[in-house]
Amino acid sequence: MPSYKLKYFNARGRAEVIRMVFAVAGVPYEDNRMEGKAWSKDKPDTLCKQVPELEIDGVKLTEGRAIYRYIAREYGLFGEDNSETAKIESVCSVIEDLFEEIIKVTLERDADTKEKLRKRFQTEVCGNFAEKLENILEYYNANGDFFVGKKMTLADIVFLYVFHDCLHRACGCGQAECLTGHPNLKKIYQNCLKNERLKTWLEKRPVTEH
Ligand SMILES: N[C@@H](CCC(=O)N[C@@H](CS)C(=O)NCC(=O)O)C(=O)O
Repeated sequence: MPSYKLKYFNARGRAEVIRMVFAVAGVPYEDNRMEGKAWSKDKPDTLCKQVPELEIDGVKLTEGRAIYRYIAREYGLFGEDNSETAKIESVCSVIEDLFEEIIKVTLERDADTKEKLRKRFQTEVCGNFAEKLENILEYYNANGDFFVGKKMTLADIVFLYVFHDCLHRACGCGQAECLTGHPNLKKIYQNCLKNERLKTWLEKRPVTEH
């Protein structure tokens, strides 16, 4: 097995899906969580002057989404064939758009603007995205346990990350409360949490603010 070194901050942020994919795959890696000083020192050596960055046997791979796709593909979490992979990509892409909407709210510094963004998120954005995901699920895998196929894939992991760790912070609701009116999505959420390796990771991972 290659040696993997993940470089990021002591936060979930754009590295957490990578960590979750490693956890589900049962693959060991170095989880390097830099503090500010270490980052100033390391930054010039990174490819894009940004993290996450993953070293695979010493070779650098940059961009969080490229990294988690690569690891998912390596360890059988990216579909059984090209058609499944394309469907997984569709789900990931929708959720990645939602993640960017969340970031807009959480990173906003001006209190009034933040409140406006949060309201819009609560009344429009969240429901729109849940509906898109419901439609996709109904079309790809009605009554299925996961978004695509019969087992958990990257699509479910990305979904779990955003709905478990991120959404409530932008919406101001309770964790996974946005899924209340969406039983099919909630079922996927609960099925992901039944995965022993993922469950163990969620329990043991460092507690961080973001
Ligand atoms: N498109 C990149 C964005 C990476 C990014 O924005 N990284 C931030 C942390 S979330 C960063 O490295 N910030 C430190 C800096 O720019 O000095 C990805 O998704 O990996």
